[in-house]
Order: sequence, then C-alpha cells, then structure tokens
Amino acid sequence: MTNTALQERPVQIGDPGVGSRVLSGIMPTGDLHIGNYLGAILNWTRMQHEHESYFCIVNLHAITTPQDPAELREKTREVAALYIAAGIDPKVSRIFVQSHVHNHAELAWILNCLTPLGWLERMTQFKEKARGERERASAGLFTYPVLQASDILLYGGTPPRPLYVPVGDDQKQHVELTRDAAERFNRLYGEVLSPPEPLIPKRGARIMGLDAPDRKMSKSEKGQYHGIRLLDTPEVIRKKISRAVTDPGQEIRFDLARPGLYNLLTIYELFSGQDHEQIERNFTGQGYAALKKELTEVVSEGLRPLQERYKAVRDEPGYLESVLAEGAERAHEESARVLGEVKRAMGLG
Ligand code: AQP
Repeated sequence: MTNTALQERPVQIGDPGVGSRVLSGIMPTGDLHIGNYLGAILNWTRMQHEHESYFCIVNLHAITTPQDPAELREKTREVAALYIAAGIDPKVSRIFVQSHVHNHAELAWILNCLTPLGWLERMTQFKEKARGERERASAGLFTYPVLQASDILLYGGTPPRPLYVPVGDDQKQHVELTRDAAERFNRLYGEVLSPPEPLIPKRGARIMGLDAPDRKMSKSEKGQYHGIRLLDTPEVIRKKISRAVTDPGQEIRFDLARPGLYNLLTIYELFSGQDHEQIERNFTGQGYAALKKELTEVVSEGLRPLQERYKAVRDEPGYLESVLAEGAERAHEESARVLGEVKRAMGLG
C-alpha cells in the first residue's frame, strides 16, 4: 500500500474565496510525529493548490523554552525537509524560517502593546507549558500567542483577504485570540488585518499518545513508546504499536469509551483511507493482535514515500538552503506590505 489514500481524501473546508491565503507552522523542537502529520501537514499539502500558502518553521516560538543552539539549527532544517518530503511543493508554497523574516518579531511587539493581559491569562497552553512554575517561565512563553497572531496576520494581504489557518485542535484557542486581536486592531485603526479562520480536520485533529490515550501525541513527551515519529523505521513502528495501551475488550470497533482502541482505529482510518464500517467489517472476529499487525503495515507503508523523499532532500547539496532563501524573500515581501499598513494606520510609518 502507498500513501495514495492519504493524498486523495477531500479537504474539509468551506468556499476558499478569492485570493485567499493560508498560513501555518510547526516548532522545530523534538521529532515530528504522525499527530503533526495527520492533524496539520497533510491538510497543508491539499490546501496549497487552492490558496496562496505560507508554511513556516517557527523557531522564534521554540526559544520560549531553553534550546541547545546546534540542535535548534539542525531541527529547523529537519522540519523544513520534512515539509517538502510530506508534499509541500516549494514551487507552489512559500516555505521559510520564521527568524529569517524579521517582520514577525516587529508586528509581535506592536500587537503586544494592544493585547490585554487578561486575554493571555486565559490561554490554557501557557498553564500547561509553565507546569506550575509561573515565576520562572519566560515572558516569551506568556506572550507566545501574540507572536503566533503576528505570524498569521502578516499574510492576510493588502487589502485583507480570507485567511485560513490549518491546525490541530490544540491550536484553536490561539487562532481565536488572533481573530480577536485583528478585530480589535481594525476597530481602533481601520480595516487593515484579516481575521483568520482555523481549519481543523474532522478526523485526526487530536491524535493521542500510544502510551497514554488521554493525552495528545506531542513532541515534548519523552516516553519511548509515546508517539510514532515520521522518520521511525518499520521495526520501531512495530514495537511502538505492539505496546500501545488498549483495554480488556475483545471487539474491534470505533467506540469513544475505549480511547486507546479508538485512537489506533483513527490512525488506521487515516492511513488506509477506509471508512469506519469497512474497517470494523475487516476486523470482525479478530482481536488486537490482528489490528496491530495491520496498523503497523499501513503506517510503515504510508510513511515510506515520505522517508524516501526526506533522504533525497537532505542528500541534495544546497537544495534546502535555496528553498528557504527564496521562501524567506517572498514571505518578507508579502509581510512587509501588511506591516507597512499597520504602521501607517498607527502613526508609526
Ligand atoms: N497530537 C496531535 N494531533 C493532531 N494535531 C497535532 N498537532 C500537534 N500535535 C497534534 C498539530 O501540529 C502542529 C504543530 O504543533 P506543535 O509544533 O505545537 O507540535 P506538538 O507536537 O504539539 O509539539 P510540542 O513541542 O510537544 O508542543 P506541546 O508541548 O504544546 O504539545 C499544530 O497545528 C498542532 O495543532
């Protein structure tokens, strides 16, 4: 099986509108996993053909918690190569590194001055990430959603166009804050910013940890059997799936009351392209051993083309650098227009 099933599923979005834009990004921390892929990147690959698309590697977000410089540099390149390997076409989309386009940091300062502290106090991700150590968490971690708002709003166009942000459901609150920030700015200074819409896939918006189906699969989780990485070998994938937490039930069916099984079946559904009925029929009379074996097969085969392309991208001297340089140039040009309008409207330009 190839990952054709993944490529052919329809995009679940409304009318894209004229001259519409798409912006999304991933932090270059830890190893990308199938949650990032199924919840975000896969939708990007489909949307890039319908909207002017910008995909960044958000390294300025990464430094809101301590990072090793050499590792951060390497992870930034790895994520960029994975975008391309997963099907983001640099001839169609703009792929760039956030810190290469200084407009992001400049708009973030401006929006910081307009964002009430109360809005940031309500962000659940800060509470989770500060892990009760509020006094020691960086100011950057607290204002992270404002930088994210800037990342998005810089690509809303002049004049403002429909702007979409394809993300997993953990990012919904941040995109809503971005909307509020744009609307507040527009009320104060005129219609400059485009309030964005989050685009959250109906399936795969929250892939759960294999070792803990009550927590989302996450790069920052350290457990060895927590998540399937995009670059895991078939043998590692087999081991992780074979240890995935399930329950004592026998029947293989989509049942939200059995979160471990439900998560495995959702991953199976997305990689195989089959619907619930088909899948339940396939496994009638069979147990977890059969499901885990099949799942290992569809995930390994589904990731194989991506892993091959990844290797090709990393092996081609100078290729990644040229993609990122061109992406930064085009992102800079576009974002400078919006930033210019913002500054003019506020008396800064
Ligand atoms: N488990 C997931 N299921 C579906 N979508 C997911 N995303 C992340 N996890 C899942 C989506 O992937 C994009 C990038 O998110 P990120 O860089 O925050 O990735 P992460 O794995 O969540 O990384 P961290 O470092 O471990 O962050 P925390 O600690 O916040 O979980 C986003 O579109 C996200 O929705």
